[in-house]
Amino acid sequence: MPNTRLICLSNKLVPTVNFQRNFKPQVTDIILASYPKSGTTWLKALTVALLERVKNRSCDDIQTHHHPLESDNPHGLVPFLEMNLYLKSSTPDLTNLSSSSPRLFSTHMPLHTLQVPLKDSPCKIVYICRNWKDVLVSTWHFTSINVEETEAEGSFTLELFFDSFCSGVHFFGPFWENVLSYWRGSLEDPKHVLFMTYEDLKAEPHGQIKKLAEFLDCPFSEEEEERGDVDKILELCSLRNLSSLEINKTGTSNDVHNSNFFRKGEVGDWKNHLTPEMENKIDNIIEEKLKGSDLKF
Ligand code: PAP
Repeated sequence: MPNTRLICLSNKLVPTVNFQRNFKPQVTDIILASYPKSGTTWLKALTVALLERVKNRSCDDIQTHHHPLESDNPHGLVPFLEMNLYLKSSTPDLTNLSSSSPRLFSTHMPLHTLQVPLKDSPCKIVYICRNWKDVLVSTWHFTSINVEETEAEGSFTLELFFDSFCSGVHFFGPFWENVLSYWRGSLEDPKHVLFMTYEDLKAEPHGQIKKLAEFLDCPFSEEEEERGDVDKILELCSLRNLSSLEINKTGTSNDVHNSNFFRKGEVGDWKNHLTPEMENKIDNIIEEKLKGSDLKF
């Protein structure tokens, strides 16, 4: 386990440094940020759909014309800075991304790792946060599926994940550090950092997607709202719809079967897996770590 962890960690360190040294932001860049298993795929799909409608200026296109979400998984459309672009090269060719302005990137890195290259840049960052207990359970399921049929099968127990999460041992650092970095960033600079939650998106999708569109400077017009375009985008990006698309049944992204990015998508699935003792321990850790931040789960 320590060796595996070191290898994975170094796989993130080098690209992160590459990014910090070489990334040249453009004013219209958008970065979608998250801790893994917090709703990244959903946020990517929603953002792609919001921007695509502006390009085509008609949401009818969603239904009658070919849509990028039909031919690629959201992870294929919005590359990770540290897991795709700067992993392959210290100076990746980003010209292809420029053809569709704004450029869309994603990251699991905490906000402070972005701040050097983004200093004085007006680019926008959207962060999606999710209840830590659901993140833990989702991560465990995802990892278990992806190690199936390998020699590591069976070694990723929920208890092991629980202990690692509680100790802050994770490839992208402790959950609370990641979340707090963006939470504080959103309070300090709300024009450039938007903090969203998976739970709010589930509870009031209309309000949240309109807020996202406004933040990205592509608000829904009255005409679009009357035409039901908000609903069309929500339906297009729903777990049910995305997971039923051929590309997400058969393709792969980042060496992962696309189908593995879609599971239950429920709020509170942790209740089916964590014991009351685990729940209590996690709640205490989170309360302690978030103390004084005004951020509540
Ligand atoms: P990633 O870090 O590997 O990109 P991410 O997309 O952040 O994963 O999170 C995956 C979770 O989002 C899964 O949750 P679950 O394990 O609790 O089910 C997945 O089901 C859920 N998810 C994926 N797409 C959607 C969607 N369109 N709407 C709602 N939830 C989704």
